[in-house]
Amino acid sequence: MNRDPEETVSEPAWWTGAVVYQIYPRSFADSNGDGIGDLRGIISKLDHLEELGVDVVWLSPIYSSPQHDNGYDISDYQQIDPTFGTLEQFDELLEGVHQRGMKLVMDLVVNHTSSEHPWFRESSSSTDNPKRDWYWWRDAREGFEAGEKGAEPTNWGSAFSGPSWSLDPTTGQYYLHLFAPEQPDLNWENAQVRQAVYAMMNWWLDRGVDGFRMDVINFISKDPALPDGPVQPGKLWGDGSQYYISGPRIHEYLQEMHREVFDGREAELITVGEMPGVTIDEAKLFTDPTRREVDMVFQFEHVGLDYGPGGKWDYKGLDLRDLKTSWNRWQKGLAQTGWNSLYLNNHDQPRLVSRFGNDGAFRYESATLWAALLHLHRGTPYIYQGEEIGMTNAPFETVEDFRDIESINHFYEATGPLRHEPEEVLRNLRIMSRDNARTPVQWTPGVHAGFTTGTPWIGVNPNHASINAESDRASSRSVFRFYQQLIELRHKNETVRLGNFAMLAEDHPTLYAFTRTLSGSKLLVVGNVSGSDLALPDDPSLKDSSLSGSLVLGNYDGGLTPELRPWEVRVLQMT
Ligand code: TEU
Ligand code: CA
Repeated sequence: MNRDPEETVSEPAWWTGAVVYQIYPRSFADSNGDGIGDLRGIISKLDHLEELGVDVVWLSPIYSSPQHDNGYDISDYQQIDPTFGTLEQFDELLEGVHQRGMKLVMDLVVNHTSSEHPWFRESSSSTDNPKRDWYWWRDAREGFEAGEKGAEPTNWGSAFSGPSWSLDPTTGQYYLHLFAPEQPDLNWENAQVRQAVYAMMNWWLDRGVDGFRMDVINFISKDPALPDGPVQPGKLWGDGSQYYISGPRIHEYLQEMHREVFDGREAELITVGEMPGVTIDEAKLFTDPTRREVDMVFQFEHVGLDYGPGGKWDYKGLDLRDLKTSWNRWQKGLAQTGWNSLYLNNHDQPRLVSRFGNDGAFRYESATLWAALLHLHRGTPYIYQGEEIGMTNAPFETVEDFRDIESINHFYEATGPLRHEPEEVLRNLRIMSRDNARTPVQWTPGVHAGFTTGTPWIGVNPNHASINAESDRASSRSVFRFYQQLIELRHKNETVRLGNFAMLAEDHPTLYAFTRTLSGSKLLVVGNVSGSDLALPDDPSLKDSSLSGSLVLGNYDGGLTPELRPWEVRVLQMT
């Protein structure tokens, strides 16, 4: 939690009782028929968000961008990309959000810029350009000629396949890009870079924005020695992550950012750092309010539990016990100091109900089960567009159906130099590709799901005929209405917001059960994470309780049966 050190511990920060909704503008709603979502499209759906009851809206990037990584490659931080609209339309959107009592958070992507950003254009123009040191430039590895195989300064692989260094023929030096070549990493060692970023952040806050989601913000400090990383079996490049995840100066940078940008106005704001690879001990430091760094972090442990030894594209499925152990550690780890974010969906993850639930016969039950399990943990929940109506993964047929740079690059690297079978690679892509989260939001059963009157930039899921906001709202088993109730519960029930968390039956393979307690009030949450009936263990804290408490929220009608039905969740007020 983020409290002024001088302030008494009386009032927890407002975002401990808030729910955040993430919009991926490209796929949310298209207002002008070009097949791409835009700001006016978002404005037209603000009532949907207000009715849902969310407190904060987080926009994935809408800045000027060549769109190599759908906007996470920014060429002007203070301009709206014409694809999405104009600064005036942004101000109209911001006004609309504020009028409805909600806050607006922007996506801050400052580990890297676009290679078309003027900063990089200047930096790459000559070795003695004043901005040369704004990025990571190095000569070819000692003993190699520039352009020669193996000449990259380190052996690090990019997150989007291939090396993380590209040769610039103009100057004969290599530049670092942890992601695509079109996303050169900024050199945060350079104070001029940091000051330019802070000035931009202040410009947005002065415009009325209420905070930032900070993209891979724990990557901005690298080990300046840039050592090689280990090459894992089956990989073409080294893993440099130990040399850039939560690097040597990361806390110094974030505390400087807090001083230069947030000090004096942090009480009204919300900041969340996206931190792949962050540990609980590091997260305690990042989110300890007395350290004045960030309010909360997105950690990645739980979204890597179904990875096999080969990583993301080596899917092994989830063992619920691994998830319970992981979430229990994070709940305990940040119980006294700091704060958790709670998410299972975003624009980088496959759809929850397909990944961890049953997106067929038990779609409603499993979508609402996972929603309740997530939202009733201690932390700030994040809802990703379409999650609130139980949208599912999409049936991608061939590599041509994908749009995501990470997925497409993986396909060609895997079927090319790594010589994997195309059908096997496609099978894993269909399960884990980020494009599963990026198909257009399904508003209606009509043409293109009411997303656009034009040709959508990516295929609309054919199941929109039955899975869409309009049909869901009209259904007696509405995922949207269940999310409304969860959000209302967080707003009204201090035990949900702040209660102590205690995991139960951690070793049970399909039961997910825990309590939340606060000054005498006790909630019990029991969930059957399976497609079969589940007899609760004889443990008195479970079996009796699951029948004796008063049902606050559940996803089945017909009273409390002795067994939990398939994908059933019960939230029970015990005392
Ligand atoms: O994601 C960083 C990140 O860790 C993910 O790309 C993750 O590595 C991958 O999706 C899992 O395989 C952030 C943004 O959320 C993502 O959309 C961007 O592509 C990336 O940074 C670069 O800006
Ligand atoms: Ca549009």
